[in-house]
Amino acid sequence: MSIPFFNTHIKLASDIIAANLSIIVMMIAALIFLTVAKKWKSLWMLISTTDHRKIGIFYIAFGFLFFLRAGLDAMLMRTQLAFPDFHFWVFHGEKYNQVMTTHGTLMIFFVAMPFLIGLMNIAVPLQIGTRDMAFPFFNSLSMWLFVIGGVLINMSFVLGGAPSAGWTSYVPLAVDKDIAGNGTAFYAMGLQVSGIGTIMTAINFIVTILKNRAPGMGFMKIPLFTWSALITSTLILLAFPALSAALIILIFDNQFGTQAYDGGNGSPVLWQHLFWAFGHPEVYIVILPAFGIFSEVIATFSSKRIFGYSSMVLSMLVIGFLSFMVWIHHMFTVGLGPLANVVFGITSMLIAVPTGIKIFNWLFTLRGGSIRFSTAMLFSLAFIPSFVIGGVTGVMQAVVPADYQYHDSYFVVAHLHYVMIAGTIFGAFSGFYYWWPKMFGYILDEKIGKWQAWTFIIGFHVTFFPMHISGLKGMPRRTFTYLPEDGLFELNFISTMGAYLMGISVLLFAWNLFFSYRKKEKSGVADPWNGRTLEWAVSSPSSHMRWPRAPLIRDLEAFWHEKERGDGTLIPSTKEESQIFVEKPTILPVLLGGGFFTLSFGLIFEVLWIAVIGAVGILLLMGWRSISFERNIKLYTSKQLENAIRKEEG
Ligand code: HEM
Ligand SMILES: [Cu+2]
Repeated sequence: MSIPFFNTHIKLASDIIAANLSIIVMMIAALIFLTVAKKWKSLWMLISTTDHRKIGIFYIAFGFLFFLRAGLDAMLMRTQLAFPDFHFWVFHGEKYNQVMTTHGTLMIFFVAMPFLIGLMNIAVPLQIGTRDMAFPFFNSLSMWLFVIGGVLINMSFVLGGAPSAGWTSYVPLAVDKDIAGNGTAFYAMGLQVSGIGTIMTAINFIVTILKNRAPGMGFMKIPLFTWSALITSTLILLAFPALSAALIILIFDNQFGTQAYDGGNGSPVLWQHLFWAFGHPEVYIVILPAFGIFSEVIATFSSKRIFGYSSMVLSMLVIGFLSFMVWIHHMFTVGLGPLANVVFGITSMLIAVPTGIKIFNWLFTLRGGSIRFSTAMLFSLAFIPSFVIGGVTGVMQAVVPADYQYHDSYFVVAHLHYVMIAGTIFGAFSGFYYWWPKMFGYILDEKIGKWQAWTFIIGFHVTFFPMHISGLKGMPRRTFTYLPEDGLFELNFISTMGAYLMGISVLLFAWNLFFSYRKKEKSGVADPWNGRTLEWAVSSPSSHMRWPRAPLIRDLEAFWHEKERGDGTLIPSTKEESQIFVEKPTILPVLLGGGFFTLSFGLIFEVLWIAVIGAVGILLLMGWRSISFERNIKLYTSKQLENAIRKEEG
């Protein structure tokens, strides 16, 4: 059966019905929970928040939802690939391509990014001793634009066609309407809307870190995680506009039939250049904050200062700089000529140098430390050897003639997951366990945590190590099956078993969330790990009202040194009264998100009036913000804030 829906038809196949049913069940469950637990009012308060901690939690919560969806996609793919010549449910052929594309797109843009930006939101303002981000309103808007983008991409599956041209959306395949339907439009609008939010977030972090550090915190006293946030934000600011531009052209080609990427009048290679000029920096955007987390966690749980702080900062800067000079390593087989290939091969290999420096610094930090094997530390320790494997395969692929063999094979799938999972996702989990008390005021259960960590780490290697070999044996990437005589069965079967183990690990994490919430282990949560940086000097969960007078920073790892000197109390940097701006809660960002949703919906389904309503709505809301923003700001003096804090604590 198929139902007409604007410019398309929704085929009610069994998978679509199953997806719709599960969406309806989840919606009803949420409605019942909100009503029974009388949470409607707190939900309202929550979505209008401008507090960086709550916004960070939102990023992570939505990121986790998308992680479940993208993880389910992965399980479906791995099941389809478990046996030769297998036909699992509907997930072969075009459906496999859809699930594969949604998986990659969601994991990069709507899982890795929000996990890290969420943690940045929670930890950065605390680490630099400021009350909030420089622009709390934009912070909330950025987050809602990310949510809307993610919802758009997720919706595509049930509304008549998910994108199916891979996360790289290569043209002309992507704009072939017979294959892609509305899929590419969903992809382009989803990424465009969330990308606008990401660019605003980057500006927000850059301004916050450059302008709002507590007095005394010179550049060389900035904690490494904050450094990584600053560098990542700079990369976002320079790289995302390339994606935005590329997507605008893609939308024109796809919706209005311009032919910029067309093989006749335009050039498909143009898309590849624009995409990878963004795409390679993007992989460093999602790895640098993870590097920052590993540095914090390894120093804390080795009870030692990080080894080689300045070389850590310098190597991040060099990695950030080089990340813009390597994009053609994704295009070696396009035929750009030996000169381009050699130059970009060499720049790619160069990145191994600063990365190697960081690896050795982490190892030297561990050396002679008194190491505590917490869950956060387990993820950080597992990262080191796993990421090195991903780095080695990366250098192998930078060898141009060799890459002609690896290209578009499962070797690449192995490589990309070794850097993305062992880097970014291990980092995110490490950060969750580490900063959970700052987010919620209780710690996550360590026993379940360790089970989760071990199942995830082992499952990860069991899944992805065999892919190196299947790739070398010739299994192509983005393929939904293979033949019995290809000799790929055993390797694929092992990969699938590993993937199920990772699935179990994610369920263990969900169980841990629930279990720890019930138990609420609160003892000593202000500074549970004997922390070194400022976030551990404030209460847990961190309150929006803190530091009525900015603390004076005397050292790198300021809190640690104050604990050495005395009881860890930070001295205020001034006795003078100062004026403090606080942005009041506002629902405007959510409404603006709704405007962007309407505009995108109209463009995707080619219904002009819906798009116009969305666009006009956005303009009106922006106008309203411009004339009303002063009303949304509250001014405090330091004295008033001190009293307010006393009342909150009292
Ligand atoms: C949870 C365990 C995961 C499993 C079992 C898994 C499995 C897979 C599989 C089977 C493919 C398809 C390969 C193909 O057909 O070419 C794939 C592609 C991909 N995965 Fe994962 N994955 C996982 C997690 C992740 C994570 C955490 C990320 C990123 C943060 C990620 C990023 C990607 C990307 C970018 C692609 C390429 C999609 C494309 O070719 O367009 N995956 N993954
Ligand atoms: Cu690259």
